Amino acid sequence: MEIQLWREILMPYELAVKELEVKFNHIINEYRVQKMYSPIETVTGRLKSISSILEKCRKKDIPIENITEQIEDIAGIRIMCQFVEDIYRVVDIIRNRNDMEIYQEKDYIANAKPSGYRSYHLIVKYNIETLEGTRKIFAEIQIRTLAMNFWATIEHSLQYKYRQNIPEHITKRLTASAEAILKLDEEMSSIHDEIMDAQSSFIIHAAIVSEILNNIQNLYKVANRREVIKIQDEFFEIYKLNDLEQLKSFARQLDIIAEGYRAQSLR
Ligand code: 0O2
Repeated sequence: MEIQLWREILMPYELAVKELEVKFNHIINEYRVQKMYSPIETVTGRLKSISSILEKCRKKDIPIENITEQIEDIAGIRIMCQFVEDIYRVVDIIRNRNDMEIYQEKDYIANAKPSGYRSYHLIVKYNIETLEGTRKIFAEIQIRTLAMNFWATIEHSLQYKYRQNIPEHITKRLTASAEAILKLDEEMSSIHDEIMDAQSSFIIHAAIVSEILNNIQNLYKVANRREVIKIQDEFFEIYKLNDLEQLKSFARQLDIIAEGYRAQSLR
């Protein structure tokens, strides 16, 4: 095929890669602006090279004239996440979008490949506007953690170097490192859960303290001053203990007292 013809074939895919990169980076920015954690860490895109397309045609016996129907990863997007849970959040984000339609899904995280490869693959149908009108093309989106990406990048370059004939001793070490990557991701997820727990108990703690202080402030307006000072001292003692359960129980008792004085609704 003439180079000019290849250019024409690849142009919409090149545009799709650019557009999808912009769109996924925009998601990161939306989270950033809302001061929220983004499940997407980074996004990269690539257009499959002509030699890789030809190689795939040869391997899979695909006639050149069928490449746009049968090769689904001419446009490729890779999304990197910090944690495994984020991958599934990203899949949901994509599922809920109107500008791309999921055509195929492969969960190589739940079912890792025999090589140890882990990643979530989506083939989406994506509309591209061209001079000839709208064209629906395929794009592949690979979603993986930073750790999975590290392993896949090294393994891919070894595959390339050894042309599918990776020596047995290296394959064994790659399998072992895939297991280490799996453990690393699990460990990171458990640290993540702990951080989330710590964050939510900090928020609960802050809300209870503010509720207690509000009640004490209101009691000053309606109750016996000496009694309120006693309650306040008691609160300081409990606060020093840094025990959420004791704080909760104190807040409940104070609620009852404040209710007795109808002090809760005071501003
Ligand atoms: P490249 O150079 O990354 O584009 P198919 O897509 O039909 O060829 P398959 O196995 O049906 O092959 O699809 P699958 O499993 O979704 O794999 C598609 C892509 O996933 C591959 O593209 C790789 O990028 C990646 N991949 C799949 N398995 C492995 C693996 O064991 N190791 C690594 N490092 N990457 C993998 P290409 O076209 O093979 O290569």
